Amino acid sequence: MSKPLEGIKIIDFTHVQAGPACTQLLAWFGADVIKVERPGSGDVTRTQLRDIPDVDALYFTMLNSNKKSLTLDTKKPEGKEVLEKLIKESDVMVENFGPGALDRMGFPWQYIKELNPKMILASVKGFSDGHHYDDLKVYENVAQCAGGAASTTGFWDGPPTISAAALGDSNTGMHLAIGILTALIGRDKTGKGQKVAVSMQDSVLNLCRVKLRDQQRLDRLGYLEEYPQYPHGEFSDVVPRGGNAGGGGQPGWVLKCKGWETDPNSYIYFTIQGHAWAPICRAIGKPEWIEDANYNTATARQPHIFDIFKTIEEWLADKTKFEAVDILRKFDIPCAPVLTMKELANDPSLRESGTITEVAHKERGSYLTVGSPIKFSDMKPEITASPLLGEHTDEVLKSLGYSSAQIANLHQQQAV
Ligand code: CAO
Repeated sequence: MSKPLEGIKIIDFTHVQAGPACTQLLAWFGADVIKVERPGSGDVTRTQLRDIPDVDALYFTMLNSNKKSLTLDTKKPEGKEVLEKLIKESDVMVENFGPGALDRMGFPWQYIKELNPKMILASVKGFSDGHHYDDLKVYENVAQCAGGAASTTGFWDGPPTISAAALGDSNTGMHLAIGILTALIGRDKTGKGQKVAVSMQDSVLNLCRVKLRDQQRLDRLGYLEEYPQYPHGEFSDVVPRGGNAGGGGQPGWVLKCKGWETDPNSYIYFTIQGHAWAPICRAIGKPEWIEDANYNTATARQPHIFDIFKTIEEWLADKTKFEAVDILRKFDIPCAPVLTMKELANDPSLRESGTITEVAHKERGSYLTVGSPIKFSDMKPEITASPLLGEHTDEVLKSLGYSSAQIANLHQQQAV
């Protein structure tokens, strides 16, 4: 099956998570992604958090599938020469080094553009160019704090909290992938490449836009009616942490189910969607609440929303999270069990759709990874193993016109 990005050649000068997540996605969809790595060590995630000695860590394998690996010391003249050749015949170069690293290496955007005016250079940095923090190196949690996620996540009586979801890393990579595809379409029209830059702070903030909405509402009104602080608590002049509150137009909360005393994930998320009030009352055995003036509008319910959740928890006390959802779905109530990684890994629907997929790897045997969350009617991305360090060095050099003798010579010069 031909894939839409076949024929697009990408120099993958990325490491850790933000950049690799972007190029992995493009590789799934058919791009020829060549990961350029330092000889001897490669991407630091190859060795971070290893579960099997001397074998590429899952951190690496789960972010670098469907790619090739070329080892090259791009600080040495002969490595620079190979990189220049690659730039001349590639469409995209993606990098997420620390600020200024590419310039220090001798490859500023001006030079890349001279080598190949059709090149798209895609960069991830912690902060955008010209930002007063643009000299900072940034990892996931730093970005979550700088982008507004941490100050608005967690409980009001606890500290700012980090999400387990990679809002700073993979999310930024996804933004960059959209930027690259847009620049590729733009290039079809203009014949010219361009630089695409995405900062981790901006990408986190983009996902926190509803909190900026709330800041402006708070500035105007002095309260936010969908937060647990309303109406009994107090608001300061900044958006507070709302615990597990719904955050949109529908109140919601994480509710205990049967077995919560021993199972920390025996919970469901329950949403009180306004127009579903009557079905909710019927589902939880409180039909008298349907017409009760204390309950029959969102405004009437809000002052005792936690008493309502308590009543629902009493109803949930003899039901597992799965049993509860099976009942509530019949009443069209938006809800879901709180699922663990183990439950997700074994979920037959996720296996069937390819969202959880098993990949065969030369050295570690098979491992699970998250496949494409994007589904196409005419293409099912096949997830293949991540490359071993330097696995495709000779193949790539040959394709650039190097003879076997020149390749052997290069290996010698590049040896660490
Ligand atoms: N050959 C020779 N040198 C190479 C090379 C190669 N193939 N690949 C990389 N290098 C060099 C770079 O030139 C750079 O050297 P200098 O610092 O001497 O110029 C160095 O290796 C990499 O530097 P770095 O700053 O990128 O690496 P770090 O481990 O100190 O920092 C990180 C890591 C992630 C904090 C930093 O890269 C960064 O802030 N990146 C931008 C934001 C980002 O993407 N963060 C998310 C990472 S995922 O959590």
